[in-house]
Amino acid sequence: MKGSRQSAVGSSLAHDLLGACVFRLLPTVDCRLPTIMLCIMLALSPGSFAAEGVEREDRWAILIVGVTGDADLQKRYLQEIVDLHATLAGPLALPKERIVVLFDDPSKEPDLIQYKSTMDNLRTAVRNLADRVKKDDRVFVFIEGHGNYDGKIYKLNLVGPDPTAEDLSEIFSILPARHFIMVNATNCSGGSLQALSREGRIVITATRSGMEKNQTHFGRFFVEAFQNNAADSDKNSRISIIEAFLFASRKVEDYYNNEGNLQTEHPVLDDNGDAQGQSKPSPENGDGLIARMTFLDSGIESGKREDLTAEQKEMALAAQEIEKQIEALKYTKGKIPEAEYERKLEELLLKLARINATLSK
Ligand SMILES: [Ca+2]
Ligand SMILES: [Ca+2]
Repeated sequence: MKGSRQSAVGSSLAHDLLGACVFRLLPTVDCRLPTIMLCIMLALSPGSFAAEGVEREDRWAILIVGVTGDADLQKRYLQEIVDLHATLAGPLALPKERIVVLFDDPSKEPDLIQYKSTMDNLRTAVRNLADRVKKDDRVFVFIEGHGNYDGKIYKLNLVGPDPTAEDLSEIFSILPARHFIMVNATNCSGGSLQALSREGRIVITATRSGMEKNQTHFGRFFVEAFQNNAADSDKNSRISIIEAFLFASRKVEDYYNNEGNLQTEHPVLDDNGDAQGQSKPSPENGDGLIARMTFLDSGIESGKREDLTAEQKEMALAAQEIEKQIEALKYTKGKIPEAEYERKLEELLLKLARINATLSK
């Protein structure tokens, strides 16, 4: 991770505790502005570690693979879930006891799979989390396998009765978490968007509608996005949800091109709660803002949290908030007058630099 940071700036200033936010800003900051340059220098000063941050909220993951259908597909989906689990529990530092896995044949990987993927078990699994998940927590739901759509209703193929998208929405509604990232990677998954979309929630589907019925490939590319920081386009050593989505979408396109086949799945993302998914989320269509600011990682490198005092933790959190405001401001670039954009960016960078300067004392 450090290697990519260092190459991003190509400078010995890349200190262990360097604020990752600065790397996120570098490509878009107008370096002609002296004050902004000053801010960057301050924020780059050794000892700054705002973006390493600390976790105010807990993270949870629910990984669901429905009926796999045949032995080859079962093997493929199993590998996908094993890889995703390894990434979550490994580099993304999500405690194993907060990862729930449902699969059609738990005997294939008994150490990893807690439940056979039936609707009853899904209800039970979610109910078991309900008392532990808190309001400020982040819940990641990943659904793989097969879906179907009859023109009106999406259903996920589980062992036994198949839940509709409304059933899924209802099942997850008992979790009080405000931050949800739901990835439905099945065929026809676009048909589930209407029911799953909600304000503040990121919903990604492998297909843009319920009518794309062919087997999908989006899921494995989404998992790949987090492996070895593959999707880290801004080189800040973290994968935002938008980076993972765009990476996987590109991979899907390449896959069909290489196969010489017509692309039969068009992934979309909705994070403004209007149930309209976008293949290219942007300020113009209103999607992508939350996905830019959301990560599956904790925002802290392992071993750093213990080094922070309570006051430093609060300051680090404040710095993370400012980083979010900077991301939100960058999202509005081109929509507000340039002078206003630069003034606001300067203000935020100064605030961030002040916090970093205090933290590094
Ligand atoms: Ca990144
Ligand atoms: Ca939308």
